[in-house]
Amino acid sequence: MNPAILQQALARIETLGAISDTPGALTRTFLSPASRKAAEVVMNWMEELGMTTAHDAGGTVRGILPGTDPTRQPMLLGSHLDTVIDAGKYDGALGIIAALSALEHLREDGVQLAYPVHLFGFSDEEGVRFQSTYLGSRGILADDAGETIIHRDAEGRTLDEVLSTEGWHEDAIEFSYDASSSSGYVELHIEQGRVLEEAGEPACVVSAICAQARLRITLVGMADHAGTTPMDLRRDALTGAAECILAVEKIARKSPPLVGTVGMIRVSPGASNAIPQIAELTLDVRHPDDSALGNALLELHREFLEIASRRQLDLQWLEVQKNGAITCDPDLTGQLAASLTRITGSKLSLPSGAGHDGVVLSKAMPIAMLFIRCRAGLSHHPDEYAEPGDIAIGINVLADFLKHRTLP
Ligand code: HGY
Ligand code: MN
Ligand code: MN
Repeated sequence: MNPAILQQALARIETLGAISDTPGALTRTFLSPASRKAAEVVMNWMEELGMTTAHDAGGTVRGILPGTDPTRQPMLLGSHLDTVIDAGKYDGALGIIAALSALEHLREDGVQLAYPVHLFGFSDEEGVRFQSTYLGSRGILADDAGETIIHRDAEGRTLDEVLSTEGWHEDAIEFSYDASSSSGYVELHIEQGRVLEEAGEPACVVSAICAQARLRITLVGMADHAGTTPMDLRRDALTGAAECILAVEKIARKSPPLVGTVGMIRVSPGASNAIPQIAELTLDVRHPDDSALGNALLELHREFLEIASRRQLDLQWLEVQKNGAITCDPDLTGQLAASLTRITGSKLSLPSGAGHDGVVLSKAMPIAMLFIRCRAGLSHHPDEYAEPGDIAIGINVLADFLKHRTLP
C-alpha cells in the first residue's frame, strides 16, 4: 500500500479527533455542532474519493462508490461518527477512515469493484445523549423494530423534539435498507480489549457481539437536615444507591464474563447539608449469552428491591434498551478471515464485549467485523491508541476482502 495512504489516514484521525463539542476533550454527541462538523468533513473525504454523498436528518452520512455492474447489491462499510464523553479518537472514526483508505488503496491499484460500496458514518452509536445506543444505524433500516426511545436528554427533551429542532433537515434524505438492499456490512474497529495485545496479534475477526442492557435506576428517599436528623431516622437515597452500586460489582464479579457498570449518578437536592432525596443511576449490564444476561438482571432487580425496602426507599427500575447477543455471519466472516490470513497469517477470532452498529444491521443483512489491536486495550479514554502499523494492516485486510469478495 502506498505509504501516503496510511499517512493520510493518520492525519484524518487527528483531524476528526480535534472536532469536539468540549474544548480540551473529545466529545461528539447526537446532533451536536461538532457532530455536524465531523459529518461534513467526512462527506468531503467521501467526495474526494468520487463518492456521491447524502445524509439523513439524524446526521448519519453515506458515500456511494458505484461498481462496474449496477445490478450487483452494494456492500456496506462504515462505523460511527459520535463519541463518548472525553473519548479516544479511534473508537468509530477509525472504521470510517480505514474504509476510505481501503477504497483509495484499491483505486491506486487500479482495482474496480463490480459491486457498489455504500460507506456510512453513523450519527449516534454510543447513545450518550439518550442513553439508547445505535440511533444512527437504526435510522437506516426500513423497518426498525427497535423499542421507541422513551428517554429524555439532560435538558429533558425527547428524541422527536430534538430531531425537529436540531435535525439536519436541509437536503436530508431517508435511508431505507432491508434484507434485499445489501450483500452485507463490514466494520473495522479497535478491539477495545487486551486479547490482541496479549496474543501479539495485530488484528482478528469477530465471532459475536455480546448482549447488552441499559437501565435507568431511581431511588427516592427523603431530604432532611444533615445536622439534626439522627442516622436511624434517615431515608438517604445516596447511601442506598451506594449499596446498589456495590451489589452490581459483587454480582458481576462472581459470574464472569458478566460485566456491570454504573457510569452515571445524579443526586438531588445536591446540597452538602441536605440528606439526598433522589439518586438516579445508569446501569449497563452485558453478557455473551442472552439468558445469562436475563438472569443477572433478575438477580440485580431482586437485590435492589431488598436494599430499597430495608432502607425505606422507593425504587424505579426502568429498562431503557436491551439488545440481544448476535453472531457475525459465518460466510462473510469467513471471507474476511481469509483476507486476515492472507495479510497476517492469523486466523484469530474473538467475541466483542463492546456493542457495535452491526448489532442493528444484522437484522437486515449479514455482518462481519475486523478488530485491530489497541494499546493496553484502553478505550472510552483520551489515551486510546492504535499503532500506525496495525492500522495499515487493517486497511490492507479490508482492501483485500473487498477485492476478493464473492457472493455466497
Ligand atoms: O458501549 C459500547 O459497547 C459501545 O462503545 N457503544
Ligand atoms: Mn465504537
Ligand atoms: Mn464506544
